Amino acid sequence: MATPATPERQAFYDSIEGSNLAPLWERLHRLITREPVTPALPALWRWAEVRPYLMQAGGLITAKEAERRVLILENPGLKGQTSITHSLFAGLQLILPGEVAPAHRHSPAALRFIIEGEGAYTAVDGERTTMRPGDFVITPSWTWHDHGNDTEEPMVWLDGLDIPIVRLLDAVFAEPGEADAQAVTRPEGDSTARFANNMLPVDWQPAVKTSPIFNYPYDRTRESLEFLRNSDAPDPCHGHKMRYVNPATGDWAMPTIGTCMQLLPQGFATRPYRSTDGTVFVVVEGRGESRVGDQVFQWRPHDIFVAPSWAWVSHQAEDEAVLFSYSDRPVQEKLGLWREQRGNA
Ligand code: 1HN
Repeated sequence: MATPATPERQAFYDSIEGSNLAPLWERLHRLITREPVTPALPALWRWAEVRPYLMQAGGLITAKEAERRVLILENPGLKGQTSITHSLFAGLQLILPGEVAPAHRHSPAALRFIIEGEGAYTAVDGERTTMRPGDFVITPSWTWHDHGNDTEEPMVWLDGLDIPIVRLLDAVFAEPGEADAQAVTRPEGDSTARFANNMLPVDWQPAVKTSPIFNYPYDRTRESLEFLRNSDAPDPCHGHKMRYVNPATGDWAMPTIGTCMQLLPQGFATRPYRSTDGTVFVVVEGRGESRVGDQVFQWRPHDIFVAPSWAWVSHQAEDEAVLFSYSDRPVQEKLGLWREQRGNA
């Protein structure tokens, strides 16, 4: 309960402010709430509405001049904060034919989730990977990365970064590259051969906390979901849901961002579910609707929506639907903070 600020008390608060002091009892109830309270709001970005703006940006600035031509998906409850939840960044990046996004590196880590176009590359620490729709690609913390589009079509992907987490900790570092494109030192497929075929080089030890696989291609993800759909009953809250894994540790693929892909069978309606990790969803396939808190979002492929921490979420798939999602769950788990709750109706 709020403590009444009598004139005497207020005079006292005013007098101590200059000494950089403040009364906790005036703020305690706003800091320590019975359950998570967030200014972040449920929100939906429709691809049909966003894509034309992205193409318009393509006519206004080059990828090189922008360094990264990205439209930020900013949570309407967090205006000006460059974030989609309190802990995560989301943006849509466009690279037009012939363009490069020059090499740089930074301590925030990034994921790319490919939305449109096929065949552009991203290079990470000397290895390129070709990107296709539905692929989940990782740029680990402090690795050199540049992107290029040698195809005839625009390429668009979702950038998910842990910037707000790294900023909270005041641990942001960045460095520009010497050349636009970094030297290619390993052939394409190198990391897949070494790490993505259920084997690891015998004496290899992980030096970092991020998965050594940097492209998790959609065709393999889709194949697993297809198999599960045919053999298992769907989970009442998740349908058929898989998490991306670091094969060297069994942990999440990234230390700060948890990533999942789920399939909802045609006509399937999930039971309400909530968890403390505010989550960004990308519609990969299908149409349907999701209730997030008090909002209902109707979605189709390439739409993106966000569920704030502890908001109830339920989905209904009209067609068979596939949703990619990411959140800060690995961080909360490490700190012993993560909670979930399954609803009934
Ligand atoms: C960044 O470096 C990339 O490398 C994308 O493609 C999005 C958003 C904020 C800060 C840096 C990229 C970014 C970013």
